[in-house]
Amino acid sequence: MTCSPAIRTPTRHDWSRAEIQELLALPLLELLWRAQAVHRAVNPGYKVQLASLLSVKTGGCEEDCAYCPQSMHHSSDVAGRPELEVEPVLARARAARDAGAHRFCMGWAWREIRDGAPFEAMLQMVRGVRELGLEACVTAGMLTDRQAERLAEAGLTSYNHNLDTSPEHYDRIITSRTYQERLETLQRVRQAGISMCCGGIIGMGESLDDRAGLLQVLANLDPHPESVPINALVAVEGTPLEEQPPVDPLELVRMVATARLLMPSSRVRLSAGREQLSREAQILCLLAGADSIFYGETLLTTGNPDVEADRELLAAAGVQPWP
Ligand code: SAM
Ligand code: DTB
Ligand code: SF4
Repeated sequence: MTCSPAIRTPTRHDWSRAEIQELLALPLLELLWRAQAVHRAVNPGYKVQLASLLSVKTGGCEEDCAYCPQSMHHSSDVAGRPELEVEPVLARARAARDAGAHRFCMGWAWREIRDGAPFEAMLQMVRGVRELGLEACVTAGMLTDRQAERLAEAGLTSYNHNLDTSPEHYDRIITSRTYQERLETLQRVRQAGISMCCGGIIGMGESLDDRAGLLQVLANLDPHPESVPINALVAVEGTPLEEQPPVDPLELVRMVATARLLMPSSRVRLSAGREQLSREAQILCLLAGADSIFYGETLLTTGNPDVEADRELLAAAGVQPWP
C-alpha cells in the first residue's frame, strides 16, 4: 500500500466489491464530497485534458461487442469507409492540436493488430503525433509482445483497451473473446512500458453489483490504469443494445466519483455519452472527479458535442484546458 503525498488517503489495490458497492450507493452529496476532497488534493490547479479521437479503420470488425456499431455481426456495421493513410491522419492531429487538444487517440476496428503495412502505418502515425508534441493513444484490439514493444519504441504514450463491464456481465455483452484475454493484452501493454487506458461503459443493462465489479477489477490492478474512460452507452440503431434506455446522468456522476475515490491519481475521462448530457450534468461530472473529455465533433463513429459547445462548457465551469 502506498500513500499519495498530496492526500492522506492510501492508494489501495485490495478493494472488496462490497466496499465499492457501498461507495456507489452513498447519498449523492456525501459521495460527491468525499470524491471532491481527493480530486482537489491530487489535482491542484485543476485543469481538464482535451483528447481528440479519430477512427483510422472503421467497421467490419470480427468481434461481436453488443454495444458497437462497428461489429460485422450487427446491421449497424459502418464498414465501407476507406482506412485512413498516414498523412491525412497527421493532418487531423495537427488540426486537433491547433484547436487545443493535448492528446490524440486513434482507433482501429480490429480484433487484433496484424503485422504488415497497416501496422507499419500505425507506427508512423504514432511517431508523427508525438512529433507534433501531442500524447498519442491507440486502441486496436489485442496485440503481441513484439507489437507492444514496437509501439513503445515509436513513442506511444498510452494503449486503450477497455474491460467494459464486470467479469459476470461480460458474456452477455461479448462472446467472441474473453475477459481473461482482455487482461492479458493489458499486461502486455504494461510490460512494454506503455501507459494503460482502461475503463468501461454503463447503461448496458448491468446491475449496481456489475458496476462495482468493473471498478473493483480496475482498482485492484497494480499500478492503477493511468487513464480510466467512463462511457455512457451510445445506443446505436442496429446494435443488440439499441433499445437500452438512457442512463440517468446522476448514475454517471456516481461512477466518476467512485472511480476518483478508488484510483486517486488516474486520469478519469468523461467519455462517450456527453451529447445526451446537459451542461450542468457534465459540470457535476467534472466536480465529481473527471479531468478529461473527448474534444471534437465525433468520437469514433458517433457524435460528440461540438468544439464551440465544449469551449463554452469549460468557460461556464471556469476551468482551463490542460496543460
Ligand atoms: N477494437 C478495439 C477494442 O475493442 O479494443 C478498439 C475500438 S473500440 C470501438 C473502443 C471502445 O469504445 C470499446 O472498448 C468500448 O468501450 C467503447 N465503445 C464502443 N462503442 C460504444 C458505444 N456505443 N457506447 C459507448 N462506448 C462504446
Ligand atoms: C473509450 O473508452 N471511449 C472512446 C475511446 N475509448 C476509444 C470510444 C467511444 C466510442 C463511442 C462509439 C462510437 O463513436 O463509435
Ligand atoms: Fe470491434 Fe472494438 Fe467494436 Fe468490439 S468494440 S466490435 S472489438 S471495434
